[in-house]
Order: sequence, then structure tokens, then C-alpha cells
Amino acid sequence: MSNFSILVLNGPNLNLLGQREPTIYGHLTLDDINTMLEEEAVKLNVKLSCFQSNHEGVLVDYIHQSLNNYQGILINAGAYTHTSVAIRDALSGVAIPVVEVHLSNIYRREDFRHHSYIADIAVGQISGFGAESYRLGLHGLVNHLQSTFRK
Ligand code: CA2
Repeated sequence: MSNFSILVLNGPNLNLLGQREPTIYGHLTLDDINTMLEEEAVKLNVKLSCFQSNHEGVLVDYIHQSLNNYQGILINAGAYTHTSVAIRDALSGVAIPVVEVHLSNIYRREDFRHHSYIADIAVGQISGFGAESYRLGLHGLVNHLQSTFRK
């Protein structure tokens, strides 16, 4: 019995999923991914709230609002992964366990995608499995929360 509430955050351009660049990011839309996560959440007995924004400050605001409302954060910060000290600071500020996910394997791509400002403050990172990265990330996060709260 877990009943955790989890914030699922998606960053810039991920609203275009399924409409452009299917060879890199697949054919599923963000709505498809969120629906799949909702189905997974029912099985795991957790609650999800899913948001996407193209704006760094809006993502920072969502992260701040997670205080007292969510026990975990699943995030694909998109390109902000590689640039945003503000998102990193917000995540370490709220100190809520975070799992970072990416559709593509960021380490097989351009050098500028190899560094993540989130990775070293995250519980873990999953990268390269397409939409499955989100499902695996959710499982990893729920597992982490269950083992933490059992202690
Ligand atoms: O692989 C991932 O999930 C990324 O976070 C996706 C970001 C990219 O900047 C990161 O390096 C890796 C880009 C998301 C852009 O999504 C699009 C989807 C369809 C069409 C165009 C962009």
C-alpha cells in the first residue's frame, strides 16, 4: 500500500512528441505517454499529476509547488537538462526525491547533451528507452519511496 503522490514534469518541446522527429523521439504523443503512466500508476497505487511547460520559470514554479503536495518527482527537463542551474536549484531546494528520464540515450548524442545538471542530485537517471524510460523511471521512483518510507 503506497498512495504516494508523484509530480511528472516535462520540459520544452516535449509537447511536439509524436508530431516531429519520430526517428529520435518515437511516434507516441505526450498524452499517450501520460496515459500509459496513469495506467501504471493505478497498478502501483500512486497518484500522478502530469505537467509540461516550454518555460524554465514555470517548471521552477511547479517544482516549488511540489513541497507538501508530492513525495516524488519524475522529470524530463528536455534541453533544460543541459543548461538550467535554476531547475537544478529548485529540485535540490525542495529536496524531494527526483528521477530523471530521457527518451533518447543522451550519451549517444552530441557532446553538449552528455552533461545533466540534474543527474547528480537525482535518485537515478533512465535514458534511451523511448516512452519506456518513463515507465521504468516511475517504477524506480516508487520503489525508492517505498524503501525510504519503510525505514
Ligand atoms: O531524449 C530526451 O528525452 C531529451 O530530454 C529530449 C530533449 C533534448 O533536448 C534532450 O537532450 C534529450 C528534446 C525534446 C524535444 O522533443 C521534440 C519532440 C518532437 C519534435 C521535436 C522535439
